[in-house]
Amino acid sequence: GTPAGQYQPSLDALGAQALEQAGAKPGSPQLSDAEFKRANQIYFERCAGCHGVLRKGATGKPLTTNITREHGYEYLRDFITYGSPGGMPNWGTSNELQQEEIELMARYLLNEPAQPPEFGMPEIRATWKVIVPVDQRPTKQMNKLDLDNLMSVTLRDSGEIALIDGASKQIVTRIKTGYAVHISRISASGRYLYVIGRDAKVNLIDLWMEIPATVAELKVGNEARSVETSKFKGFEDKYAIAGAYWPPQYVIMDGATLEPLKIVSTRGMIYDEQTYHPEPRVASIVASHFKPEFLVNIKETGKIRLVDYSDIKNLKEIEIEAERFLHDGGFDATKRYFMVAANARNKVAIIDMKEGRLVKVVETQGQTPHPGRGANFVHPKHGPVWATGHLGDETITLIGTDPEKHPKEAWTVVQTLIGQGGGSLFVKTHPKSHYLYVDTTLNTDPDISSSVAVFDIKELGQDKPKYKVLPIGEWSGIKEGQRRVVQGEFNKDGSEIWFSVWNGKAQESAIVVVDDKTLKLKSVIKDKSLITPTGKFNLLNTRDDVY
Ligand code: DHE
Repeated sequence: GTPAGQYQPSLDALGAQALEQAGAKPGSPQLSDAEFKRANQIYFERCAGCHGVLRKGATGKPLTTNITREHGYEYLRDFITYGSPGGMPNWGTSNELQQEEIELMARYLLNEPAQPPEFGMPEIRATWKVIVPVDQRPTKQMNKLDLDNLMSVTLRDSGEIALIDGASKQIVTRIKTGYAVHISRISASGRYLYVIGRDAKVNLIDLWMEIPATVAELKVGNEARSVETSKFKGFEDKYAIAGAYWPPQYVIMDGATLEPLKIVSTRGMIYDEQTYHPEPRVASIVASHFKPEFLVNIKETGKIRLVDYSDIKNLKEIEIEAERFLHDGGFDATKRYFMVAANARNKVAIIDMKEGRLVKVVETQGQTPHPGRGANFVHPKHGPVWATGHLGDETITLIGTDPEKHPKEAWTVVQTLIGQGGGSLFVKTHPKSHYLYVDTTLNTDPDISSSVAVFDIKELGQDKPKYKVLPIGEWSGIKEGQRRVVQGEFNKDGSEIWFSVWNGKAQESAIVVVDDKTLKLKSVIKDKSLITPTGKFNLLNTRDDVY
């Protein structure tokens, strides 16, 4: 299939709800109830992640009826079939969608979008389950696991996570979660693991149990991507927060039970135009190490909210005007500054967590920055920098992050590296490593999407720094599929980097472990149960924001 075929939004998330066919306008093709339901399902599975539930556009173009009707049926049908170099997948020629489904979608898009249901406190509370109450949980760690060296691995298409021991590479356990878990985050004490599914289900996992298991769960909406936990001194493990795509809102929960405490809608005005947006989705969330605050990125309105959780009854928020289409990001090495990609604007917004203000919005000079959490290292010429790759081209942008000792370089692009190609999702390094790893997961060339470029940081002072290619897909020994390599993640001591080899659901996948000193293959983790591993989260690095 196409890259985008796997890079797609939530499955049954919204479609399962009883959605009414919105009042069809004269002249728009009629769909039967069954057709409308089916088209809705396809839309939420394939299209909504980029175009938005209400089709207002974000990473993908807007698809409101004033636009779709102007283009007309044939145009829509052909565009869906063949895609575009701008990033629209070729759903037809890749066989991801059948001819008849494409025709259905073209007709569907000529009709008004369905308004999915809201998900307020009654709905959220109805999903809340405490499976093991706090007073029945262990009072100390009951297993012998090295928790800091555990890897929480997303098994995307089986709706599970796997906990893998960093030393033995053994799967400790698998835990059922929401549909297509997106990320894992770990509480400040290192005891509680929070994971969130695309269907907005949060699982709280107690790592102190003899065999770690879910102790509470909750759905914060119909579709979501982000979860985080309070990290400031005095608030360790106290709160969790999850951000939803639909409805556009964030939810603060009790850290030990997931009891929902407060819902805050993110609907409102776009930061610059000051016009109303009905669907400003919550993208990444981070917890400040400087204050009792969560930083919440709101995609479509381009606003960043610093949410003070010290008194959630009298909630104080700082609202920062940043840039539209905020997506993913991470801290600099000091954790004082947070860098977030405004991806469809080719920019990175920088926030000072200490002073609670926007420092600058920097143009990356590449197409569609996608850093994951980014990569921090000391450049031989320019001092401390933070790196991001790009979805739309082969560039890797290095931005200076040290205003004290390198004021000239700070918050400017100090260097642009040329990698293997576009389709990069994640860059990675570690304080103990002198390598910068760049994946190219969504590149259409199978040789490029199944390998990783590695830059030697010590050589970045040279004119056109070269990179080595690690053939991770080949190293996995897997012979079938596109073997997309995704998201390098370091182990606890920074001696190994783990990559997922991500194949289709019915195909073999693996995790390939590389020795960071020698850049040689160290081991391959394979198991029948390792279905579509994507994200991997070392618990220490995730908790302490080491990347
Ligand atoms: Fe992700 C992080 C949203 C597709 C794997 N992804 C994130 C974050 C957001 C997001 C908002 C940041 C969370 C945070 O830090 O709080 N992702 C989206 C989408 O909207 C998008 C583009 C399309 C969709 O409909 O979901 C999308 N993401 C994907 C994939 O297809 C990936 C490659 C495979 C998968 O598992 O679905 C994928 N996303 C990841 C991973 C992270 C992530 C592994 C965490 C990276 C990290 O190092 O923290």
